Amino acid sequence: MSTLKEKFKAKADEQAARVRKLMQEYGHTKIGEITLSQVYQGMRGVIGLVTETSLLDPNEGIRFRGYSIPQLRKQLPKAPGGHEPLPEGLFYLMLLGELPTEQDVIDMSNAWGRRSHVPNHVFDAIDALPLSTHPMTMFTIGIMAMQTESRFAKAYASGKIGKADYWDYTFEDAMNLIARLPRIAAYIYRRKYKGGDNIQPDHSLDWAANFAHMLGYDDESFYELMRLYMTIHADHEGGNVSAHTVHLVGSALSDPYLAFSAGMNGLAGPLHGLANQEVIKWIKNMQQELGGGLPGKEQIAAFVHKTLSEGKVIPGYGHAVLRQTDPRFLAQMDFAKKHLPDDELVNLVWRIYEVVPPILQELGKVKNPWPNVDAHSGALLEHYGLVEYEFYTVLFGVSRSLGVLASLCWDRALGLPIERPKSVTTEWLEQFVKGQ
Ligand code: NMX
Ligand code: MLT
Repeated sequence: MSTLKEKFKAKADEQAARVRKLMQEYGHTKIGEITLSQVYQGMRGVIGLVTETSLLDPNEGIRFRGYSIPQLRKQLPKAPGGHEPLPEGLFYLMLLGELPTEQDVIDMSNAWGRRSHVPNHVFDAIDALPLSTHPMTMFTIGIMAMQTESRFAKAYASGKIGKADYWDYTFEDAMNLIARLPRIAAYIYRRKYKGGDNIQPDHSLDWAANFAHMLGYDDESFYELMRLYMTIHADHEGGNVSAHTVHLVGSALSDPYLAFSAGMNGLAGPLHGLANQEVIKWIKNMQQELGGGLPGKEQIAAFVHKTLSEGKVIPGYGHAVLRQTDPRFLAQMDFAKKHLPDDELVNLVWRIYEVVPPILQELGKVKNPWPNVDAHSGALLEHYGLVEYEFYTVLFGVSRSLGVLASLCWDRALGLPIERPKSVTTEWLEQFVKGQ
């Protein structure tokens, strides 16, 4: 029976041959056009990347290797007695392009358990930071400190490996990083918010449940939330800031630790992953201003208008590519209806969902007035007592490792080159349009 790595290599060889054939036969075929506006507007809609792990449809949302979130919630293996998918299975699917068996998922869990040791100097590096440091800064510094462990960097520096070997060392680093991130993240949480009272891992638990355990939340329903959370945040095709950054930095053959940490710095921006903390902060401000509890729709609308009039965005709403309610929002709503339908904050999130889209639509400029993944996640975490909202983006980051590191394995297996698109000046564009 072949190992995960051998299976990946076999799939990668097949795919590399497929790509070579496609390039040979259709290398000159045009697949799109670019307008001048797109160059200034974040390259929206420009196809410029290949990411094998997932694909986004503006209306249907994300599909991981062709499977939608509702399909994965049904079809991926679950923990005994559980109903949410195990993220180990999603990683297997993204890496290999096929659904795992129950045994594949157990094997993945065990492999990550074996690889999960974090060296002490990583904790020392985090401990050197003042407690006031944002958890995302602690997280990226922890990842950077762990770069000493990169197999890729060591092998490259030895001069003994060539291009055909890069995928192997990238795979090793990716597996080790994924295995270790929950420990680093939990360490940060316990240090910053629980007086440094750390909780040792329990490797009899699956990856997400063990993460919940190390954070200090040992409750089957929170384990289920973490399994769902780690699954739905894992990947969102290749152009989002975190995924694109990991791909870009990795293309310089910076090792997976360097590349992933760079991606996490992108996730830490308020228009990307940090929006999950911004949502809860914004809702708390609303409650404070409106006297607490569950405000009425008119009160919410007035607060939304006030936020907009201050020149701010409504966090958790809008998207660069999606044009409908994010299925990741809906998956969380479904979870909440099952596990915590009467929670006040969750009901406020649902009421905001009724109020915000028509207001954003009225502005006439917002391309997507619907909620994204970040509009819901904080309220679920709050329900279980994880109220320290500055930590929320770290949870997103641990999950995002699954998609971006599976993709990094593919990048090296397909031998993708250094990324280097062309840039021009405004003067160049002015000259270009004059010549039309
Ligand atoms: N509230 C207010 N205005 C908005 C919003 C919003 N939620 N979303 C877009 N707009 C504005 C946007 O600022 C821009 O205004 P202007 O022309 O004055 O600069 C205009 O609408 C057009 O923007 P779009 O083309 O609709 O959006 P874009 O693709 O540029 O940006 C986001 C996408 C996600 C950055 C934007 O919708 C936003 O800032 N949302 C709030 C932050 C957020 O929830 N981010 C999380 C995204 C998901 N994730 O986890 O990464
Ligand atoms: C993501 O999950 O990365 C966000 O929804 C942002 C994006 O896809 O652009």
